[in-house]
Amino acid sequence: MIIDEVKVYLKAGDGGRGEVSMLRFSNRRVIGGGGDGGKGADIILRTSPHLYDLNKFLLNKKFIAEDGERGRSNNKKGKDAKPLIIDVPVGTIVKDLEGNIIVDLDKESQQFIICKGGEGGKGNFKKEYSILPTQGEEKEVIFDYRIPNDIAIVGFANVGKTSLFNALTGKSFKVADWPFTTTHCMWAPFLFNFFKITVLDTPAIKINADNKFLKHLFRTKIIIFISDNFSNCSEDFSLLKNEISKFDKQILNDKKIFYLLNKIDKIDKIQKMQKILTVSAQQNIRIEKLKEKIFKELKNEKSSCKSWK
Ligand SMILES: Nc1nc2c(ncn2[C@@H]2O[C@H](COP(=O)(O)OP(=O)(O)O)[C@@H](O)[C@H]2O)c(=O)[nH]1
Ligand SMILES: [Mg+2]
Repeated sequence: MIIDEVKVYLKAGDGGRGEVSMLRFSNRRVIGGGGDGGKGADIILRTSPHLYDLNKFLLNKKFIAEDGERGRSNNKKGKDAKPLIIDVPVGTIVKDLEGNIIVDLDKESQQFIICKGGEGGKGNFKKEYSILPTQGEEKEVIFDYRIPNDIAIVGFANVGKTSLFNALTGKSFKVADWPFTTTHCMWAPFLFNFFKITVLDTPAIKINADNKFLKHLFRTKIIIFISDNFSNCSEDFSLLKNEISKFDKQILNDKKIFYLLNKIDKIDKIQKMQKILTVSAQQNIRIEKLKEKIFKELKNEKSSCKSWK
């Protein structure tokens, strides 16, 4: 099960206090000698290619960074605190509690200062007064993970989404003859011509329901609409599109869509239909052809996208 949303509490370090002390000289001169306080630690979010969901935040939702060190006498500055780095999976959107996007961390090794540490206070060196430090920022934010993937398989219940996912990736996730066996998104890669292609299996789309998992289509390059409705698969496809548009009008804008009719092993003869690919996920019929088509499409896209190697 992929954990794709968590709320976390973040508190950057406060600045260290500036010291108040006196420096005495042999000629009886006395001046202020307190050193400045150190800077409080920032909290930095960093994307890691080794994380694939937000699971690690289930146990630890509270992050408090270190305060800066206090200044010392003889004008010694307190140490700055080291930043607290929190690794998140590539594809994490950070939002405030009202749902406004603060940052979209969609690139590898991307870093973002989410909470700034406080400035150290000023000691009274050569002065008669010191200045108080400032406090580190404090926030509650939502990490909203949207899985980056090449293909997403989308359809109504029992049409063979998971079977297709298994056929493409060589996995053996649960397939069953009753609706809503898949309750969460799952993803896995497969290799084709030495290219790694990632596939997302999704729960069934329900008409007029919340279909929250559709948020994972945001980062998908190809959406496969799958149906097992031999008499009118086009109707299924337009209903699916309609549900997705209801969830978000823009998701489909920049996506390549493949239309797939599954379970063709169940019938003797099939009419050739324009723009509709026919397969049997269970019997592995035309799966290699489908992989080839996917590969070609992604390769085309690759020429305009350097990150896809
Ligand atoms: N005959 C046939 N049955 C299939 C095919 N693909 C899936 N099924 C069956 O359809 C049912 C639902 O499959 P599943 O992959 O769980 O569908 P999902 O709910 O869309 O993920 C299972 O009983 C599968 O064995 C196929 O290509 N041919
Ligand atoms: Mg399924």
